[in-house]
Amino acid sequence: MSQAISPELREWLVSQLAAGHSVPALRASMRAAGWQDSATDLALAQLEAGFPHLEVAAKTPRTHMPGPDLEGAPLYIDAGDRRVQVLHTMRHPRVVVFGNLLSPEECEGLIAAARVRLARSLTVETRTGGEVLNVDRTSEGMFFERGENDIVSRLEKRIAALLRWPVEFGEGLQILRYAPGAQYRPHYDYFDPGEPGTPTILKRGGQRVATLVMYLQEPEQGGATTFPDVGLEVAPVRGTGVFFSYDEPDPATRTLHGGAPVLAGEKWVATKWLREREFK
Ligand code: PD2
Ligand code: ZN
Repeated sequence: MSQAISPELREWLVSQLAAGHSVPALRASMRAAGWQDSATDLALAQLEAGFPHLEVAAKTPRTHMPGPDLEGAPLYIDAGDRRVQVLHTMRHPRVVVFGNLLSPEECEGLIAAARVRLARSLTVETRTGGEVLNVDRTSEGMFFERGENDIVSRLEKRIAALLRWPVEFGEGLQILRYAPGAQYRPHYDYFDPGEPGTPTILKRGGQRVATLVMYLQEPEQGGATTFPDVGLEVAPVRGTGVFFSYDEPDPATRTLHGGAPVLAGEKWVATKWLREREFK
C-alpha cells in the first residue's frame, strides 16, 4: 500500500496541476507508471496540505470512490489477511454487505478495549463544528485513534485493502453500544453543506464519502441497520458489515440510514468513516 513519494514526484505533480492538467489525467499517468491510485491520492493530499492554492480537491470530480472490486461478481474478496464474503450488493444507493469481515476474537477484543471508555454518544455538530449530545442517538460510544492497538491497526489495513482507500483517509474507528430500547434515528453521514459549521469540519480531510458499519455483537432482537428510502434492512450479524458510499453530500444518494431500536439483548458496532482526503 505504501509507496514513498519522492521530492521529484511531488514537483512533477505540482507542475502538472499548475499547468491545468486534471486529477484523473494525473492518476492515469501515475497508473501507467506503476503507481497505485491510493498512492497518487495520498501524494495529492500531501500536496494540497502544502500548496492549498492548487485546489486539488476542487479539480477532483468525485469519480474515484471507495468500494470493493466487484468486477466479475466475486463471491469472495481477498482483503489482504482475510477472505471476505460478498453477501449482498445494491447499486443505488451503493450498498455492499460483507460476511467474514472480522473474527469472533477481533469482535471481542474491540468490545473489551472500548467498554471501559464508553460515554453517551456525541455527534459532530454541523451548526458549530463542535460535538453535541444527540437526542437521535441513544447509544453509548467512543473513538479509537487510528492504529491505536493491534486489532484496530490490522482491521484498518484490511478495510483499506477491501475498499481500496488509503488508511490515512479514514477517521478513527468509532464503537457504539446499544442497550435495549436504544436506536439511531435515520440520518445521513455526510456533513450538511448548508450548515455554518461544515467548512470548519471539512478542513480536516474533506467530506465523508463512505461508511462501513461492522457488527461486533448481535442483539437477540431488533437493531437492524435500515435504509428507509429503499426498504433495505441489514441484520446485525456478528462479524459482518454493511458498506455504503455517497459521491455527493445530497439526499439524491439515497443513503438515509438508521439503527432500528434494539428490542432485546445488546448490539455493538464499529463504524469506519472514509473521507475524500487524508484525515489528520
Ligand atoms: O448501528 C447502526 O446500525 C448504525 C446505523 C446508522 C450506525 C450508524 N448509522 C453510524 O455509525 O453512522
Ligand atoms: Zn450513520
